[in-house]
Amino acid sequence: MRATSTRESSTRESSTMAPKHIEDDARPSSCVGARVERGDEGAAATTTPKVALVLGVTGQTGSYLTDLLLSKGYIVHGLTHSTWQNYPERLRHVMCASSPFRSSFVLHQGDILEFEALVRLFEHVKPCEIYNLAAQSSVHLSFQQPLSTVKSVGLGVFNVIEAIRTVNQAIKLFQASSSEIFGKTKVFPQRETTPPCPCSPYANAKLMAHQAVIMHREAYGLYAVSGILYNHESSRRGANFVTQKIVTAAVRIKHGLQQQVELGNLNSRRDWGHAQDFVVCMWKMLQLDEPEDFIVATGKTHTVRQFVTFAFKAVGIDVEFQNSGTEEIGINKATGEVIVKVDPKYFRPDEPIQTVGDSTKAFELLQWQPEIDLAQLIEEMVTACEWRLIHGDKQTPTRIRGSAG
Ligand code: G4F
Repeated sequence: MRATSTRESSTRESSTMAPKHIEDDARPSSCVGARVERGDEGAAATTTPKVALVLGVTGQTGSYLTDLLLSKGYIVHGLTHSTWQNYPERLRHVMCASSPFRSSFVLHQGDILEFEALVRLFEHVKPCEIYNLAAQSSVHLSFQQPLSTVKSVGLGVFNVIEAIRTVNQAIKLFQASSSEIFGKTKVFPQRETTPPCPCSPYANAKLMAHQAVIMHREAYGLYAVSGILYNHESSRRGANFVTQKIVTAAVRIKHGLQQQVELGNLNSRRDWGHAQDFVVCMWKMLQLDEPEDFIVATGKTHTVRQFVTFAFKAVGIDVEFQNSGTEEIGINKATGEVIVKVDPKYFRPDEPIQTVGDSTKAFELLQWQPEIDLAQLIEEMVTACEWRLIHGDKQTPTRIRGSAG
């Protein structure tokens, strides 16, 4: 991808939601982006890249989505709540000086709960697609911080939708909904039509956001859709989620840097996919003519205990589980050492026993299906963790799928 010289010469490492701070060069004048000149064997062709805005861009999923959109020729603006020094780790490969995408990406800092600032941001960025991934994402934390969770997860989407209605009703919105909305359901696998039954503050807030998208779509004819996302993991997953916690512990125990890992509910079953697969589905959802909600899942479910077994196996350690309940332990079969223990502090007051989604609709209407299986996911996470151990706590080198960069 090649940008105009104006954009190439600009520095796009940081800006804020306040328009006075937004660099205003080559600003697109409509829903589409600035004009870009491309050389094609001597014949100049002109294309007009689309402009996307990713809310929550510095999270795991936001960073993969950014990679995907950039590889498709989009100009990508991202909003993050966090402060950063040079640039956020998960976007280092996009924002560093050697990145071919540096001039096509703009990072803004702000909060989706600031309505006026959100409106100003939308007015300046003029996106044709907005992806709302911005919210507190820990189910466990939502029990300790229910009100702030409901605000960021539930009210945040009202702000985003109202800002779209204020600025340009033609903007397409993707909302990250969650399998957590199905909570205590007894329906397996869950489909788009499965009745919700949330059982955490996080899940209640996600359901509120989910219903808000449907309501605004039906009331105002907006192109607003929810992807009901099942657990999606990767080497970029935050350390507080169970997959990263287990993989990191397995690698550290292998290298003698840690003795054991304490976990909560080992019986819980989750449908774990790869975030890089899921962002493809999210993008496809905004390319349809008519807005539709979709389940985004692998259709396969495993217990936390199984994930532990697979992750330790991937680093060459065979684990054998003994006892049950809070007395359950995982033994290193080769040494007899206890390497997994249960600590009730990681239990939640309530949670879905099993999540498993049926993505048939996504397969039929979007031709989407996941490409990375659980074994490949774990292998990638282990490799990245080993790399971080050797090179310090830095994100692993990233190659954007589908790009020459
Ligand atoms: O990795 P988790 O914390 O993810 P959880 O709660 O399923 O939520 C994730 O997926 C949802 C669906 O996409 C998202 F909406 C949400 O934002 C988030 O991305 O926990 C997975 C399972 C749970 O059943 C939990 O009880 O692992 C169990 N678990 C057992 N021990 C643990 C632990 N979870 C964590 N985080 N830490 C433990 O020590």
